[in-house]
Amino acid sequence: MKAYLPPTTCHLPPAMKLYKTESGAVLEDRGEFYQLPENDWDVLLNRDDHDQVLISMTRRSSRIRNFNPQVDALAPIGRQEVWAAGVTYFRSRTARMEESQDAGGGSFYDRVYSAPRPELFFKATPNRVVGSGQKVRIRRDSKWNVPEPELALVVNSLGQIIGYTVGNDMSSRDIEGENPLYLPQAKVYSQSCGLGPGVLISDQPLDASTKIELEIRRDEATAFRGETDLSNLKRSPQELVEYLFRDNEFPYGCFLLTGTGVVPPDEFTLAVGDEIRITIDRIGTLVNYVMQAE
Ligand code: DO4
Ligand code: MG
Repeated sequence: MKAYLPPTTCHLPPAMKLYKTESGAVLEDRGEFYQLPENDWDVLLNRDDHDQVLISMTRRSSRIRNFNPQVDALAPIGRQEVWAAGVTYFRSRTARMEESQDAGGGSFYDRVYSAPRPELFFKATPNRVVGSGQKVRIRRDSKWNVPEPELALVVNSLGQIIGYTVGNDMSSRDIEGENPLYLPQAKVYSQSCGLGPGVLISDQPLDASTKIELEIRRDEATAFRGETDLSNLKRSPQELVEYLFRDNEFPYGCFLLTGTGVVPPDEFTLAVGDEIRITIDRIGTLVNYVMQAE
């Protein structure tokens, strides 16, 4: 299959961000927001000339006042699939080994952490994704649930990283711990993935010191707080994308979550009404609320 559009590398100033809204795409450039004339999100994510086009588009665009990404932005996804990498941080390896001990799954996680081939799994179709300010779900048939705060790579149809967003890989720990073969059920269900609020457009690697923070708020207090940074990510984003694109085509590009380095203690589980706040330096804060399983 042919690539949807033939993108090449982009060279943008560091702070350009793209938001998807009800009325089209919005560009943030140095703290100002512009309504872009190009409304097709799949085309925008796959353009081959972000550096020229986004900048020239701002000249033809109307500036918007009072744009609030937390209120006005939709999940930054069109027709892309969402994939995820697992056990890319030591903390995730250890937590998974412990939760699956009784099922005899412990050594798989240890092995995949140091194997050349990473763990990559399918996470979500666009309809399973929610944006910032929206609700994520905990499964009715699960009693142990956590959010996973993850750097999400935005990858074009040629396998080039064109930007970054914040990802929430909602996970049912009791289901995946019961048997590693239940992983798809622990990971893929309605409203199981948060993305947003916007896409930081950059083809440059993020600094190793880039912090990923998770705060879970309950009854107006912090119920859990944790953080990591990209220096703890065992594999490079390029390596993960290279494996994902082996004999695999993504005509509209894709999102790839890069794994979690923050896992709450075993006695913690999400509750209905919790507010999940995931912040990544330079990219933004993804806020999700936990909804009642129906
Ligand atoms: O292997 C199970 C899932 C791992 C994962 O989602 C992560 O490490 O972030
Ligand atoms: Mg994960």
